[in-house]
Amino acid sequence: MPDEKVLVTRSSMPSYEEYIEAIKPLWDTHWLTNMGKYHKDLESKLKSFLDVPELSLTVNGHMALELAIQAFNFPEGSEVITTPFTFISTTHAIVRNRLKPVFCDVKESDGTIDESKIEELITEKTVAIIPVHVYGHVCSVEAIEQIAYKYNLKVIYDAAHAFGVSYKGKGIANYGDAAIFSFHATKVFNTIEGGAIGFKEHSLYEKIFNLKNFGIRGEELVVEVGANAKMNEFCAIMGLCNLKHLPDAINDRKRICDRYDENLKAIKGIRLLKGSASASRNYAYYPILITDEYYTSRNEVYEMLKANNIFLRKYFYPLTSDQACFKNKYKHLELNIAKRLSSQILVLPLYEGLEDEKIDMITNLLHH
Ligand code: T4K
Repeated sequence: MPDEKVLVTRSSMPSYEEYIEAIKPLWDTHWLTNMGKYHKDLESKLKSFLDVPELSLTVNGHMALELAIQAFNFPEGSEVITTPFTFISTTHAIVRNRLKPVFCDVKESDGTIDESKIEELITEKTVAIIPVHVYGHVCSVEAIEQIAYKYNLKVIYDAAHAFGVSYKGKGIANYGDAAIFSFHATKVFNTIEGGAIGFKEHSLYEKIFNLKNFGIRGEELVVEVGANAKMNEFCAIMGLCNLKHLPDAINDRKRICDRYDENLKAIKGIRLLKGSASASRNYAYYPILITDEYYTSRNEVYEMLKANNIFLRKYFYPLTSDQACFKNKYKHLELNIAKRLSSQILVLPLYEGLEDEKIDMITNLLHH
């Protein structure tokens, strides 16, 4: 048993000295927020890193999604087709915009929305589709685009897990009308708390700028009702530092995933989800499914590892549609696959620096 707890993840951080050196200039300028120098610098570096025409930084991924939805001015009570196999933020962002989520089932292979089941959920009230690139697995973006075009719907991707992922050679935020990223402490790339909206249409930049800064356009001019969802300079600097180390961080995550792959391949009853071969991987999460062919249940595996000081997570159980605040409130067809994945899912520890011996300890326990 490891002496200290092994948690599902651990934030990547630059060295103490590097961060302290980087934030020093803030003591000269006293400029801490409101789209300062470092905010601008990170916005421009991420635009190029993520290969997307436009990008707006936000205080976190959740507000990125709320504002991305708000930017399209959908009529109150309109319907949005989405997936329940996600973090609660996705559904909250829809409901907090006074829209109705309509839950669609997901695909067995990768956990993303099942595009073949979207059309039957469309009504005259449908205005948008909000799919999730869950674990960094890319949704069927071409098929979704065709459906959106046919029914004149907007597509906003929750790409919270898909930082740095490209599909057919293009940054993931080039797909859909907008895509949001999370830079939370638990993500592949973090700014402590933070997020961004990526998109192609320049006019959206002004709109989102207003929504994230009270609609202020001058000392005496407020043009729109906006929230406060800006990233501050300490967070932007953390992002600039972490971005420098990102290639090393991703390489190290690849080492861990490769070792898990190798160690787990012979275990009967453990299934892995597989992302599209046309997409790059960011090694954000290592989800496994404990199927009926395994010798015991998902919950018992979770408890058994916990008793050994290893803390897995059930991302994402329960489905958001089954959470107390949403249960039986919104429309959906059968969610059989989402339910099954949710009842079988476990996410293994994955973070920069996770030692081989800990990986082996985890997989040995799974071998029983
Ligand atoms: N859409 C999707 C699909 C998302 O998954 C998320 C966030 C969002 C939207 C919204 O983005 P943000 O607004 O969060 O930027 C965590 C994260 O808080 C959340 O960002 C993430 N998804 C979700 C999947 O996981 P919890 O409640 O599981 O976090 P917590 O506090 O239990 O932390 C998990 C582990 O991470 C800890 O056991 C240790 C490690 N950790 C945690 C923190 C807070 C660190 O190493 N450092 C830290 O500072 O939600």
